[in-house]
Amino acid sequence: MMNQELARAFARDGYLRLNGMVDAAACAALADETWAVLPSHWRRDDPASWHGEVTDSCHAASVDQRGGHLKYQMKALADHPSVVTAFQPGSPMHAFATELVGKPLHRIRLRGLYVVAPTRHPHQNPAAPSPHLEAHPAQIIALCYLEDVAPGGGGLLVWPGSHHAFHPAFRSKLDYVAGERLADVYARYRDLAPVELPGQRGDVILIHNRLLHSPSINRRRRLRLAFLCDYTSLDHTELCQQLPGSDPFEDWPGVKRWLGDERIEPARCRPWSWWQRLRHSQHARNRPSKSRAQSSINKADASNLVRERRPGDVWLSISDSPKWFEHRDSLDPMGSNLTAAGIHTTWNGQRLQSRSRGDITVRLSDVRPENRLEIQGIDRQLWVRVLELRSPFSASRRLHAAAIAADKPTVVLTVAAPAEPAAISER
Ligand SMILES: O=C(O)CCC(=O)C(=O)O
Repeated sequence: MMNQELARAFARDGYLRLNGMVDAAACAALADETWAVLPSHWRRDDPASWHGEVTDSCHAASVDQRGGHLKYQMKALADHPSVVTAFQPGSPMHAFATELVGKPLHRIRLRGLYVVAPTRHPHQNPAAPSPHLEAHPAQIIALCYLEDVAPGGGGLLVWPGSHHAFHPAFRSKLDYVAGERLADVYARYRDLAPVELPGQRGDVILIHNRLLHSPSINRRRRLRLAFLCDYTSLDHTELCQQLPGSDPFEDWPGVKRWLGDERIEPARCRPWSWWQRLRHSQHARNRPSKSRAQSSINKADASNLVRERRPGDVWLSISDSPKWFEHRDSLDPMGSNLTAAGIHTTWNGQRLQSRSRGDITVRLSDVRPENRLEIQGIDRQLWVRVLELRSPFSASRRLHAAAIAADKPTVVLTVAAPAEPAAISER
C-alpha cells in the first residue's frame, strides 16, 4: 500500500489522508458508541439540543466554553470489535503505519472518541483554538472520521511542513522535552495559517508526531465525530532518551526506504489573511478569563507545564481533587485554586509560588536528601505528590505521596529525595 509518492507527501507535509480506510459498518458502530456517552438529552436529529454543560473524560464545562471540543477516553474501546479490526495489529491500518515507520509497532495507544460540536457563537472563538503537539511519545497520530466532515464542520487543522521546524527544537526524539528554540518556533507558527482537512466517513488522517495541529471550530449544524489513536514503535523508550538531529525522519526506516537520499523540501504555510488576524486579536481582547471554568483553566495550565518540565526536575503538586490522586503521575492540575483559598506552602523554609492556578504546582530548586515541606491554611482534604521526572516521563518516580486530612490547619512532612539524576544521551 505504501509507495514513493505517499512517502514523499508525508515527508514534505507531515500528514497523509487515506481515503476510505475504515469501512462504513465500523464507523457506524463507533458513532453509536459516541452517542451512548454524549449527554442523554442530546438528540441526533436536533442540533438545538447540543448545548449546555458537558462532562467528558477531561473536564466539565459548557459546549461554548470549550469551543465544542469533547473527548471520551474509555479504556475498553481498545478491545471494541471495530477498533480491533480497523486499527489494532492485523488491520490494514496497523500494517500501513508499520510500513511508514519501518519498525514493529505496539498495539495502539487509545485516544478515544473525539467530538467537535457546533458552538453558538463560532465567530467568538479563534479560528485555530489550540495549536499543539502531543505531550506523550508516539510516532503517528491517526484520526478517523466516523461521518462525513464538510469544510467548516470541525475538520482537523494542520500546519504542513511544521514537523521539520519542531523536531529539532526538542531535547528528546519523542518525549516533550522543550529545547531552547521551541518557544521561538511556536511564535513563528503563530503568524502562519493552518490547512483544514475535511473528509469523508472512513478517511484516516495520519500525522507525524511533531506536526503542529489543532482542532477547529464547527460552524455547521452537524457534530464532527472521530476516533483517535496513536502508533508507537517498540523502541520508543530509547528514542525518548535520545537527542534529535535535524531530520524528522531520522528514525523512520520505512519512509527512508522510499526516499533514499532524496532531499525533501518541507511544505510552507501561508500567513493568516488580514481578517483572520483581526478575528484573532479581537478574540484575545474579548476572552472572558473570569468566566472560564476551572477545568478549562487547568487544561491551559497543564499545556504550559508540559513545556516547562525537564528530566531530572523535582516537582511538588498539591490538589484537592481525589480524581487527581488516582490519576497517572503527571503535573496536570485538576483541582481548585488553593492559593486563592489561603493555602500556602514552604519547602526547606522557602515560600513557594504555584505555577498553576488550580492546585499548587511548583518546580523545586532546593532539593536535599531530606526536605521539610510545610503546608499552612489547610481547610479541606488535600493530596500531595512529589515527582522526580525521568526520561521517558512515563518512568518518573514518586518521591512522596500522601493524603492530608482537614483536621489541622498546618502540616509538616519530611520528603526524602535520593540523588540520581535522569539524563538524555547524545546519539
Ligand atoms: O479532534 C480533533 O480534531 C483534534 C484533536 C487533537 O488535536 C488532539 O487531541 O491531539
